[in-house]
Amino acid sequence: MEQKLNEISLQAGREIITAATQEELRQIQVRYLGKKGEITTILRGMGQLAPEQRPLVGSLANRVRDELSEMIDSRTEELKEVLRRQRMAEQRVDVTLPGRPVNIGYRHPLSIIMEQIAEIFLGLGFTIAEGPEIESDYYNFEALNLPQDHPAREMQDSFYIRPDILLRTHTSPVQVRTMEKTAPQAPVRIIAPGKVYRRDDDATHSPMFHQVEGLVIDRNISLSDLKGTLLLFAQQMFGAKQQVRLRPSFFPFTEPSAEVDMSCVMCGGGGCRVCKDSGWIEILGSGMVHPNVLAMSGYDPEEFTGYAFGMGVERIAMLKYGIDDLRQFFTNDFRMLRQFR
Ligand code: 2NL
Repeated sequence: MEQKLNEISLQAGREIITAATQEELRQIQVRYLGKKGEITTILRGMGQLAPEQRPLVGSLANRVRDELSEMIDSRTEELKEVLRRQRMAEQRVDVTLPGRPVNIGYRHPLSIIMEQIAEIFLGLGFTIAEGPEIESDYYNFEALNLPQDHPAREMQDSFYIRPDILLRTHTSPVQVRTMEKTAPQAPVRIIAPGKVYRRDDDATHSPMFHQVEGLVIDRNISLSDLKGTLLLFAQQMFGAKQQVRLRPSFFPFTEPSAEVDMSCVMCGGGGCRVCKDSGWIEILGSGMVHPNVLAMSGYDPEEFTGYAFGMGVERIAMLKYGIDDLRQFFTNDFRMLRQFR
């Protein structure tokens, strides 16, 4: 019996040391130390032994049981440690690796130019006014002295939603709304930047484009205020050497009206292909606010005067960046857009 116990001890010991998983250890435990395990069976069968053998076999069996139990425990700990190290190795992160590059977007050239225009006028004491892109016939046309038979009011020239509601064709309605809210107080000194819509689509016209309009109303506002302000604008936007000139024109909402030209950005005034040898380039339209427009929005035209102007942001951006096709702005081609960061 003693011999048998020693053999079990040796055999079980070898198995424990070579066990590769916790599951194997559990099976060894069951096989030797479980309820029907070999050691347990021997201890149970003690009754069959001669009385003088019992203490010896009993203490040996107990010792082997304790030894094996301890070996199983320590091997279990060892395996746990191996497993832990394995997981650590698998999940290791190399914090010295370079990060994955994140694609950062950039602003559209029109947004950049629009902000530059706004900055210049903010610096001159203007504030920014905004309003809806879907407008009523009244704010878009009627209040601006656009007669019933004006071509812009035709269905084929503007985008109508209902007979009396349309996509604004200019940002002037924002200024009318501001006048209505402010009158009869003064001054009004605002710019209105935003999207406008017209039924045009070719190399020089897009059905949606951007405008910045300006409006100043107060007592004693004159054409020289308009010219001085726009001269400062041209010089800050295109360089200190810029000159401006006013050329007579017509708009229903201003009287008198003028196109504003500045020195050609290409040749500086000497004459070239871009300015058709005139030395001047048109940058915006302007005029003194028509008395009818002042009156409809609540100002007494005998007491108040004002000037207004409107510019196409695409046109300013094309001149500033030397872009020759308006459609470049709307194709969303990164090779073009990324050049203006
Ligand atoms: C252009 C010309 C212009 C205005 C816009 C305006 C607004 C009010 C009253 C009077 Cl509320 N005028 N705006 C005046 C003259 C010209 O725009 O060629 N824009 C691209």
